[in-house]
Amino acid sequence: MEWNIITLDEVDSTNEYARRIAPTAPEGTVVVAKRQTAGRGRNGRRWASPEGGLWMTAILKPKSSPEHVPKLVFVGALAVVDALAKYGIPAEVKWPNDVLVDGKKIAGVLSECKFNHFALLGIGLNVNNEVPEELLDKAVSMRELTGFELNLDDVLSNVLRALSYWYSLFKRGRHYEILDAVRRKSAVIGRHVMVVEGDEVLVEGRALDIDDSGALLVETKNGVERVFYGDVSLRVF
Ligand code: BT5
Repeated sequence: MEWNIITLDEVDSTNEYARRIAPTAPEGTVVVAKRQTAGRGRNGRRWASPEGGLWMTAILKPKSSPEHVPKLVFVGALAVVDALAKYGIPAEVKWPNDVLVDGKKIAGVLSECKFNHFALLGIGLNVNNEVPEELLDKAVSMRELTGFELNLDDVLSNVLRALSYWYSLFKRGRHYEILDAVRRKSAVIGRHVMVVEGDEVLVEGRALDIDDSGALLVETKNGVERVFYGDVSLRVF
């Protein structure tokens, strides 16, 4: 896959910038910014994006049927897991869109799409940046884990190389390989989980598996439930 990289010093959000140019930009355009002033997570949450991190969005134009598009988030998460492995950092995917190292969030993926037009795969990876003080016990950076400053361009290359691999599987319809990898790297399967949305607990029980549609299967008191969205908290015993 050929990537065409646009580098910006500062932007509101690389996903927003990408959305503005996506109608005319070719597939494989990647927007990278040194810092974001309005970096976002899901549901309008904030994403801290100071200088030193990797904040990027890839514009993708897959021709697959809409039911597969939600699995793009796994393509992004697996690319980050593979890139981290190159630095000896073992990471896991917390369904649906977090990448964790020892239970701490090192990266988040924000996948958005305009059906039949384009998909935006946003990746935020803490590299050399400080993580916000209020997240110190929940978030971590590559620098903190390795003990040294990393070359951001090399990290970007590693992420894009891995993204090429996983996205090529996606485009060829080999979704089962993507799902298998997510299951293998999952931080949630076999654990007691609470899936919440805002203040509401949607489902609580043991995470059994991720099914072929990408939904999380949770064994609850009332039987097995399929969960399509939400935030997972892992219970610590
Ligand atoms: C995500 O949302 O994890 C998706 C984050 C995607 C960020 C990238 S950066 C490039 C692109 N452009 C954007 O504007 N966004 C994408 P969510 O699952 O909703 O998690 C958000 C939560 O993560 C926040 O409420 C915080 O608790 C936590 N958080 C915020 N900043 C963080 C950081 N730098 N590192 C770790 N955790 C963070």
